[in-house]
Amino acid sequence: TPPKALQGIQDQLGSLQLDQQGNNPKKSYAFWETQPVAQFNEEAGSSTSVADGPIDATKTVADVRQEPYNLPDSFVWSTCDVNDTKTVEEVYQLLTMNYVEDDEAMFRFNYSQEFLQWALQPPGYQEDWVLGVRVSSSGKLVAFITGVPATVRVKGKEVSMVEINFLCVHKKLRSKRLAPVLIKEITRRVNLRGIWQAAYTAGVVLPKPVATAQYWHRSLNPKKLISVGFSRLAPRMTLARTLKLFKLPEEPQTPGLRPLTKQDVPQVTELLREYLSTYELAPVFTEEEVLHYLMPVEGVIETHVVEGKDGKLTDMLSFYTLPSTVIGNPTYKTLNAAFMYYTVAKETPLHQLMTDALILASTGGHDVFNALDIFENAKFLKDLKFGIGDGRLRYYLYNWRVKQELEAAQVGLVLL
Ligand code: MYA
Repeated sequence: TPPKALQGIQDQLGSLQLDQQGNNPKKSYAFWETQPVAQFNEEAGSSTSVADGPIDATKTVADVRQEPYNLPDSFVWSTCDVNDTKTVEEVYQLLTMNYVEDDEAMFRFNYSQEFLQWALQPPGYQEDWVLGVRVSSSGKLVAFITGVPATVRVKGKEVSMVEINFLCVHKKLRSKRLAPVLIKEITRRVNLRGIWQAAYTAGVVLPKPVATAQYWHRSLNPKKLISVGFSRLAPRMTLARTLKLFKLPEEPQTPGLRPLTKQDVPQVTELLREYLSTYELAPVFTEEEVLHYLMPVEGVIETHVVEGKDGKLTDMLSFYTLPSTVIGNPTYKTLNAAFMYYTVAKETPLHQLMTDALILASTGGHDVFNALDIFENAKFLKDLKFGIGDGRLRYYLYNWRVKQELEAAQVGLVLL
């Protein structure tokens, strides 16, 4: 029975308990009810007002408010340049101490500085979409939110969007309605560049998910996972039997598997675009974006391709590294997790390709491999000994209504 055994990152995604029907228990959303997002009380009727597509009236950049939103006294807006070593260290510290943790406060995401620099500077990134709030007197960074540009296809329509991530308010400033101000200010800055839609994910329930996904966890280092309380020994299992259960081959099994190089990018872009076109919610990557998001960066992102005899690339796998701080553990400071990113199994069986991903993640020092039940992942999760987590990750769109909620298996989008 893995469910409870593998809590952790799961809760960490901030799940809110749903009632039996899966309905949202929170009755009103003072902020979100004022925003152009699909609401819970909308009937999925046939009226044009609830058709798929933009929610707000069409605007132009000239309609956008010129002045930044007001912050409470003694706070100031601060654009954060993550190439500046001092600034990226400040962002890292804020997130390391205040970002997403599980309900029991055992684990907290620990994005590395290199990861932040990678995630926040894809092609077309805008400096002023890396937005901080500082205390005027001391300059201390106390809140943060980011956006990066992306083209996302939603049910056949390609939409120019931003992906919003890293929303964080310092623990001492929580519940003071600072998050809505951050969201409004990043919206204004994005609107000023003529972009009117956004995609984001969160563990919490907000109006209104376009899809709901579940995390699964594959133990790579069961002994450590048990020791830090991420998982438990299953009933009637000894540690020795558990180690044997999760043991993997020492090396990847697929002939022709090798790290992605720059020269592969045109072919990989084609492979990935073709594969992602089969999903209802998925990014549309340019070659430049593939180069940025998939080229290996030590300790951040790892991508391998399968090269056939004729030099043709037939498959690819990738995962990113996102450790969590183990809060208050005397032995272990961090839990090193790999997260499944984009994988295309065109000729190699998906099982085999994913087994190789597990082997690479394991030999690379990861303790656990996490994957959502999006893509075709349901086909391999159980067979490859992933255990289901006990929380959910919700996908949201801003200013874009999708009448019929998507199945997780229709989602082909991974947000970092
Ligand atoms: S998801 C990760 C979010 N971060 C964390 O979980 C880190 C730990 N927590 C915190 O730092 C704070 O608790 C946060 C809230 C900052 C989350 N997404 O200021 P408040 C609503 C959206 O008093 P605080 C990620 O990064 C809440 O329902 N809204 O609360 C994606 C309430 O509204 P309402 C959220 O706890 C972010 C209001 O905020 C979230 O001090 C996508 C309360 O504000 C959440 N995760 O701060 C952002 N959590 O009254 C949206 C709470 O209506 C982007 N709330 O219930 C939208 C698109 C914008 C761009 C559009 C361009 C066109």
